Amino acid sequence: MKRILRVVVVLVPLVACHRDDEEEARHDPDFALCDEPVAAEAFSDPLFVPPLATAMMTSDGAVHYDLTAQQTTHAFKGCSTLRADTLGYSGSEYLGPTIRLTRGTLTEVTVANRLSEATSVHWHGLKTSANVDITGSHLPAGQSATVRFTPDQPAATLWLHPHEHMRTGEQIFRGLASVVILDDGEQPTLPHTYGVDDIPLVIQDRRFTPDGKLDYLTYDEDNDGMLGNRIAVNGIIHPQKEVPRARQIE
Ligand SMILES: [Cu+2]
Repeated sequence: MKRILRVVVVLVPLVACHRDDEEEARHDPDFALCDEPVAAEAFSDPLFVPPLATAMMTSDGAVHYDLTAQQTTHAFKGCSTLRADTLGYSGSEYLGPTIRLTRGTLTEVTVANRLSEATSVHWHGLKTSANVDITGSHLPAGQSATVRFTPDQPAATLWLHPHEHMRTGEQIFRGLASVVILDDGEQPTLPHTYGVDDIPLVIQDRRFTPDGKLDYLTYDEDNDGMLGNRIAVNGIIHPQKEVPRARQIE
């Protein structure tokens, strides 16, 4: 089962309100530069399409992926005029490469933690054993963990993200998440050329300071759950992409 546009993360839309007090305004989603009205013509920055993760073959026939969490910076563009401090996987400035799994194929993944704090990787939606489900549970900074598994479920669009106690929200907010595509060998009937007519869209609300830095609110700062003041798609605020015209014939 395939979809042309894979929508992986959909979070809450914008809320509009105005307050004068500066401290109140910091918590106001409708604040400053990053909340000026968006015109249709503003959507002109090229959509970023996460690359496919590089697969290697181990000596005993497993498909191997490396997944390295690191600190980096990223330009969300749009109202965000600076490079924000972000997190990413495997060289990505924000988010990570798309990992493509195949049902029935022995898979090996090494997670390396190059952050300054512990992290872990949860395979959201993948049916696995407990040690794989949260790979490298509480993996300290500078260490790595390797797991093996053989996916056995129908084709699906999934994602992976940290699941570190009390740090999950902020690590994801700052960029740690990757699309995971599971193929099951059935010939798709929809366009399926990755990055051309089969494009993952990671849609996230993100909160920015007036000068474009990421502004994460902890549970104590906003225990109703925080709202972003911009929507980013694959880490770009005003994305645009042309796709080939096609007709689906059953
Ligand atoms: Cu999850």
